[in-house]
Amino acid sequence: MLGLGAAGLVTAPYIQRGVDSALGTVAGKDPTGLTGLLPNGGGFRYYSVTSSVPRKDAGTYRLTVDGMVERPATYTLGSLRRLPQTRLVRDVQCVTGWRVPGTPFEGVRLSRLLDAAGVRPGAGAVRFTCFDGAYSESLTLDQARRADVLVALRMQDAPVSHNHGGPVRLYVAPMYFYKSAKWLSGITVTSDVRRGYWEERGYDIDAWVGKSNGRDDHPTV
Ligand SMILES: Nc1nc2c(c(=O)[nH]1)N[C@H]1C(S)=C(S)[C@@H](COP(=O)(O)O)O[C@H]1N2
Ligand SMILES: [Mo]
Repeated sequence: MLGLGAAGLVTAPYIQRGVDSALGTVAGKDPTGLTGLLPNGGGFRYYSVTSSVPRKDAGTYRLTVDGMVERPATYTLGSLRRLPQTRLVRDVQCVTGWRVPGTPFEGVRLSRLLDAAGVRPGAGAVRFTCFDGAYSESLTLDQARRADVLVALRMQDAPVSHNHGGPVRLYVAPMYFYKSAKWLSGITVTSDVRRGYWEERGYDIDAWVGKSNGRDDHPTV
């Protein structure tokens, strides 16, 4: 749908086994040929706008918090794990129509990291960057401070896997899944919202499920 940036979406051939024919897919691709299905992914599809993404682990992963803050910080996976964790169970909804009900995510509230950094007056938004080197997202500061926005270390009650954006991805529960940036590496406090990768290509900046991207209800697909 929307016909957005088709050339930019790349499949990962090695995860294209385990085709779910119930979803009408052929050879692990959706009808537009853009995505791969994750085996045992419980309905999740693999999305990446780059053909390969470096792997990071507890030794190499870093998350920086900078921009309009009093105390810029760099977190390791260990330091994130030592902070209080919040677990949420919500439906995941991709704007292209697929949906995975009741998926647990667990991690550190983004608001906690923002409070620790000390957001400076005049700031109005938060920008997210990824170690795939290409994807980005943004939220307004009010959205970013919601209790249902996590810097997620766990998904489906296991560490976030590489293909799902591990070791750390963003999880924005009330919005379409494109807001949940995978392979999260940077959180930058800014004055204004900047368009993310898909928003440059037509998606709504405010991505409330059911109330954006031309929808006034939950899609049932
Ligand atoms: N870095 C990065 N994050 C991303 C994307 C991406 O291509 N790159 N795709 C987004 C979209 S459109 C969706 S639906 C979900 C897919 O997450 P999954 O691969 O874990 O199913 O990740 C979101 N976050
Ligand atoms: Mo998506």
